Amino acid sequence: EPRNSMVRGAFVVVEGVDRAGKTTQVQRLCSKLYALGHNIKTIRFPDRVSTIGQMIGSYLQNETNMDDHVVHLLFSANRWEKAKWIEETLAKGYTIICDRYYYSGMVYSAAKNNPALSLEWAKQPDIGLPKPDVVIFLDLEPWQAEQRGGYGEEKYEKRELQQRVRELYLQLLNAPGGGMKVINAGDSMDAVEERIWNEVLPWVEMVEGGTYGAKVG
Ligand code: ADP
Ligand code: 2DT
Repeated sequence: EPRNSMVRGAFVVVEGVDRAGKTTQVQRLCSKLYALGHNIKTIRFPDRVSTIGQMIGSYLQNETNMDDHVVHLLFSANRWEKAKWIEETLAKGYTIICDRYYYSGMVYSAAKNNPALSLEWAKQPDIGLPKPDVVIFLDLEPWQAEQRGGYGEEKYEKRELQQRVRELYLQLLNAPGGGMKVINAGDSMDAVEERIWNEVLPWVEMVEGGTYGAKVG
């Protein structure tokens, strides 16, 4: 059971290109926080389990084709269907570590080179979602990502697109209110783990001891 003293848990998001090490680092971060006695839940987007998530999964595996707008809105809806759970879970005192969030939604859609899908357009359906307290961006150049394994069969696993995705993430970082912490994901797993820890732990301690409740604006 969550500790009574907690006002709420922290909402931590880990972002990055494919193979940046998100899965590895979310796992390590959770284990460390858990070992210190924090109440932790993890979540990842897309969540391919729900009906909407299955539609997204089928699109990513090239089994169905969809208009770029439609799939963008499904990714957003996939977050909205978890929004209440996120709020309730944080309110119970659990810190949530989330693998990808609306930043992924914005950059992957905008990376398609469809002039109708600007970053600005792509953000709109996510406005009002629970706002993360801290966002870690694991930065890795596509050539480094490629050394971690060849591209698979999924929709977005192509070099040019990955390159644009990274550029768009960097654009978001530099935008006012970007608020992501950049970590070089090209170093060893242990080094990356330590840097994430140094960024995240103070936030977790601060939020678990105080009150916030911001929305994506
Ligand atoms: P993501 O979830 O971002 O796609 P993963 O955590 O699944 O990334 O890591 C992708 C691959 O790269 C895995 O084989 C993983 O073991 C490896 N990997 C992760 N972090 C590092 C690192 N810092 N250095 C070298 N290889 C790594
Ligand atoms: P994984 O390989 O991490 O399962 O991601 N994506 C993700 C989007 O295009 N929009 C989104 O909103 C999200 C959350 C990134 C599967 C792919 O889905 C992309 C890679």
